[in-house]
Amino acid sequence: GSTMVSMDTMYRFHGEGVRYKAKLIGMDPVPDALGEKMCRDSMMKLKGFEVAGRKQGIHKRRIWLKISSSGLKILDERTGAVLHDHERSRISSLTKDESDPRALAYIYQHQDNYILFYIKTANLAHPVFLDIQEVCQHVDQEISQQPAETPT
Ligand code: I3P
Repeated sequence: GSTMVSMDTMYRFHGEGVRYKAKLIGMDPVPDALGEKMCRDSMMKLKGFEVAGRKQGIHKRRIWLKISSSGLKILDERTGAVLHDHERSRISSLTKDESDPRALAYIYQHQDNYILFYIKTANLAHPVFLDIQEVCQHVDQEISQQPAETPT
């Protein structure tokens, strides 16, 4: 049942969690936490920058995407330096790229700002998408699973 899934998830994402090789396509400030069209437009814009950059010989930054029960971390692939630390409760609008099976995006809320992170995975984005979804869903689950008032 769901309890087993939940326990398995907790184990898998415990501590350092799982890590995927990826590249950072780009980051884009967006006006809101949610919005399908907003995400698609932002991704399209960043993809345009990527294409323009490639023509100038600019490579995307190589990263490790770490997914753990606390959230996501983006590390520089070479140095291991943590570039971004994203608490799962501030992640929204996880989006698959319909035009690229190796890309996904999500929005991170930083203070009053929302930033879309667009990531290209080394392999298919789908399993990475599922992992992020799993980790972020737990926020809702934990909220909805708060025990009802304990009888005294
Ligand atoms: C590269 C090729 C790769 C791409 C890489 C490009 O161009 O398109 O697929 O990596 O991007 O430079 P070329 O074939 O001309 O060498 P991704 O598939 O991971 O995007 P990068 O330079 O930004 O790493």
